[in-house]
Amino acid sequence: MLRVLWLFAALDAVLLLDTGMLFPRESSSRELKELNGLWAFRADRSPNRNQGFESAWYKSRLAETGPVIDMPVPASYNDITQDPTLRDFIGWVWYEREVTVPTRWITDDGLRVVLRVGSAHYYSVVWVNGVKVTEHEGGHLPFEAEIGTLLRKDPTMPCRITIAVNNTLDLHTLPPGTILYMTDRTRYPAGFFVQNTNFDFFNYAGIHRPVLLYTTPKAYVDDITVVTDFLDDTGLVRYGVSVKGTTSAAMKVTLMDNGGHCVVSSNQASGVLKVPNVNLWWPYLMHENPGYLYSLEVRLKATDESSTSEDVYTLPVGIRTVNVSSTQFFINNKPFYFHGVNKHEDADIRGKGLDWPLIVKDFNLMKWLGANSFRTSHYPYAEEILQMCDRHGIVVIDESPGVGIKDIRSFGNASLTHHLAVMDELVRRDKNHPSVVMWSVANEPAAEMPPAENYFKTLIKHTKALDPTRPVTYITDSNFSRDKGAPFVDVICVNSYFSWYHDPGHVEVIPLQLNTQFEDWYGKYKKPIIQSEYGADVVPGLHNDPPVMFTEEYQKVVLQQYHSVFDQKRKKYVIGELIWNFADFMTTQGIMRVVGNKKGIFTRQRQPKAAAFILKERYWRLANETVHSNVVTQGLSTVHIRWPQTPTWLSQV
Ligand code: BDP
Repeated sequence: MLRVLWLFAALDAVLLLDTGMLFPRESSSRELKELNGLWAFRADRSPNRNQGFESAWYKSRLAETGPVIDMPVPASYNDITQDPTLRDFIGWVWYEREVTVPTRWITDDGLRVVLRVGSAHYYSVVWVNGVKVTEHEGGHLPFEAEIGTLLRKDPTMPCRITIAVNNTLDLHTLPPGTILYMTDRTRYPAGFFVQNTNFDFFNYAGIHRPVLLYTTPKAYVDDITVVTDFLDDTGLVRYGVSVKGTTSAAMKVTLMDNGGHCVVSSNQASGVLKVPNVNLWWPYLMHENPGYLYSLEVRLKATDESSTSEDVYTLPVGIRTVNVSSTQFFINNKPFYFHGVNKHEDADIRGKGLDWPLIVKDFNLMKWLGANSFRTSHYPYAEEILQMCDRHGIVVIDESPGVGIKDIRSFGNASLTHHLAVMDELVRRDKNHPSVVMWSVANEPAAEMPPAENYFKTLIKHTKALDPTRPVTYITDSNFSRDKGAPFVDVICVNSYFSWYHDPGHVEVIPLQLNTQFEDWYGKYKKPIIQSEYGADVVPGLHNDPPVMFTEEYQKVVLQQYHSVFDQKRKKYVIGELIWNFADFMTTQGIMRVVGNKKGIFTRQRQPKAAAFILKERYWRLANETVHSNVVTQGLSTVHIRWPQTPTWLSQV
């Protein structure tokens, strides 16, 4: 009973968000039209970057306003041409695409037609046939607008979609940045300015995720929230459906297993579904059948005087729990140790644009490596990636774009208000993913500054109120004794680069310094710790023995030194290790970077460096140990007893 009451409380909190942002899915009531491909594109190169607005480029075809080029969507625009001024462009760029909308969508005024942008970096304004339909701040989360009503006003018009996107970052954006105007005319030409940032990845821009149109009936399922638990072998799915466009509707909610068989159903808009003989959602390498997903089908029937309509939406649901003690992280009440990676959305040519071959390759590499988890450093990743995580059992620490908050002016009210709004959007989008087990609200902020205390107290409290079912953290690199936010987090996540940024070349100091780091943080806060970043740059193919910095041998030895300490501490309170980084990635140019950050254990083209094999051996060993320790020390249920020896599904590939 207590469990059920808790589920109710948790769900009500999540429902504080009143509009939904369900991932667009086809169903018997919803059609979908992808607008990926070539768009017309024009950068506004006027001195104040404002000509597009002054001359209202959205009012006519973009090609009529001046020269346009082909631009693929989704993709960053930066690396598509040979033009360095477009690669480094700061300001508004304009995209346009004319679409033929099925006549049916227009004539049937019982339909909503929604235009959705998966993400565009950083600020976007959207027009349809010259009429502004929405604008959105933030480069990594979706936004949408209903455009059916507009299209119906003049059914003879084509549907011309114009999207202006601005990548400028200022003190109150997330991530923050500053624009610096260089006024010394003896050194810089007139109008010269640069974008400064405090983060270590290229500020790729453009329309990064799919753009599409989809339909729903006028009365539609606006949002679904699920919170799950289990008692013995009964799963509990507390759900809530929010409906828009009608006040009287009948609902049928059906939970189906992965074979499509109905397990339990209800005709209430909210409630608790009991799932007998539950198949829990397990992480990769923790169970022979990881990533088990049920489907929650919601059927909404609305009737008005003249007609009846039905909306159908099906949400994948994984049943699992997450808990934290002062020394451990639990998934389904079993200790979970993060052995994984930090990633970036980054690749040759497409920059941060969603790319299916890359996504699938990365999942294959993570599974080859024996990684059970990753952190979405340093911003929310595409929903398509989280769906893969759900299906493959890859555990995710879901991070906001709060990276590089170093300037004291970025801790003020305007910044905090925006950061809270971003957390609202992030939790609304990702709350139902079983793979997401923790929220990270920021990376390496200047947590020693006095305003950080109030900032993080408010931010973390807010995030917990949005979602009491998941722990909240931020990633720190600051000194434990000066960190103002650590008292509020559930898990301490620490980045450190011993023998790299400190004591370069001295790998022998790693064990002592890392031991001190762990003891200090644990001693002060008594919370479990994840080593959320560690690593070393390697120019692939460079060799030297004895190892020197930037060689493959050096990266290997840095990792081995760290691992020796992880092995002592993971028996105590260290609950995870995430290598920096999964793959090499692009950064801004600077004397610290040789064509980008080279701390990948894979190259940017996803070929392994020597250290990848060290990590692979370790991760598979850890996976084997985890299962054995579950069997032996936890006295686990039937699932594990089936494997007195290393289960075959866990043996090394
Ligand atoms: C860490 C940052 C990460 C950088 C990394 C590095 O969190 O974004 O890329 O350092 O310098 O402090 O390689």
